[in-house]
Amino acid sequence: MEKKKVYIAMSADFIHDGHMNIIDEGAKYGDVIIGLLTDEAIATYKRVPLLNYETRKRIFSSLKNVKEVVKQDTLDYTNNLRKIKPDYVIHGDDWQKGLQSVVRQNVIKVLKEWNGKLIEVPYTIGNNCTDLEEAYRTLTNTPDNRRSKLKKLLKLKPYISVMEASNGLSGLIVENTKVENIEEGKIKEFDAMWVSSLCDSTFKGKPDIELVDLTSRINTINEIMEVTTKPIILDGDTGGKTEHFIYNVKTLERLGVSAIIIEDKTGLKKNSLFGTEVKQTLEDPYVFAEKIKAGKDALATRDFMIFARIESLIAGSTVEDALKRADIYIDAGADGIMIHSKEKDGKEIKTFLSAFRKKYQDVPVILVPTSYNQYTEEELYSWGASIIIHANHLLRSAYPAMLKTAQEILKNGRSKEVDKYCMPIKEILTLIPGGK
Ligand code: SPV
Ligand code: MG
Repeated sequence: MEKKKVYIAMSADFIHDGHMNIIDEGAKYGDVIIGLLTDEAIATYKRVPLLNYETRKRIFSSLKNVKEVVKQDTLDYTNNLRKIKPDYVIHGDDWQKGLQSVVRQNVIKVLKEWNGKLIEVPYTIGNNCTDLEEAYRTLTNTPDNRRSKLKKLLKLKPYISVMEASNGLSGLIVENTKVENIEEGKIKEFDAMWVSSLCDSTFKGKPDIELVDLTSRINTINEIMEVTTKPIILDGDTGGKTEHFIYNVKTLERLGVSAIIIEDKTGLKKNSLFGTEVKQTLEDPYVFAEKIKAGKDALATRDFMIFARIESLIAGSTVEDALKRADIYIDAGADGIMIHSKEKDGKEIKTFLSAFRKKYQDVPVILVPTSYNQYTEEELYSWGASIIIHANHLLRSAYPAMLKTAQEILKNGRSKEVDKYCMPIKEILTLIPGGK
């Protein structure tokens, strides 16, 4: 008699006895086929897996209770189930609530087509798994791992969503904020952090004119790095003198920063969102290209990226000029470009991208849609964007809240009236674990 087929889907970036229990349980019912999630599928809901698909496949293929390992390239099982038509699907009983419940419903529905059965086994690993995940994050949070994450994400995801982080606390918000979309069966979170010159300077009460020096910027980066694991992109302003830039990129690379973006302006740098209200002097593109090239030559790894930020549209020049500059910077070895604009309709950006993508399909393009924020990330991706940076929104939302609280306390001569705007003391005391 032919043995029954048992399907078990797993991501298993690290393997613990919970996985083994499920596999051993499955083997009691028949031949175990592991639907191993691809790196891309894992990146859509978790993080970049440390062990790539091939490595994980080798590990699982060598287990005595595993008959076969097949690729599962979405969280949803449907395609694989229809192909394999297993008699049983085995899963821990921890997926009845929340995001995974949709995946579960689909499994039950599809299995009915051939009278397959879902078997749910008690989820044995309990809190331990959260501890393991925590331990895993801590142990793997080395500069090498962290630095390489951005490049890996660029390969695994259609586009990268980046949020401003300007200190440890906002870093934690970017690290931990998740939104579940139950209908689509997706968890959304930010992929990476942007250390903005505008926000880093403003938090220090200083203007955004390259006044806050690199030592201070590195302090901010270290503060964020100590409590987070996501990749960091640094706003490097103009990159300064080439002779300094070659040392600075090495420092950042050694720390575990993933990328720096430098802009092609010269003279006293002013924030781009002033546009032509202030003097914005574009650098000679060939001089700027030399800086990019010197920076790339100085690096020790292939993971650290240098992006060239094109300021043509900020300084009142044309899309043609921006495209010409893009060619020169890519020739010089830039890992990608950022095209900036303060126009509200986003038209120049769309025009730039449509011409750029005809020539370069794989070169990453970064957008900072502060002015044209009516477009969603999906829309900007459809124009050709690869990395989308929300550059200043945590600072901009925090400041009005703080100001209002300060004014109310002054007005009332006490703080009772602001209690309703404030987080309860009990919550703030325990917001950061380990303080009790
Ligand atoms: C920053 O965040 O500092 C930037 C982006 O450089 S922008 O403010 O739009 O120039
Ligand atoms: Mg800046």
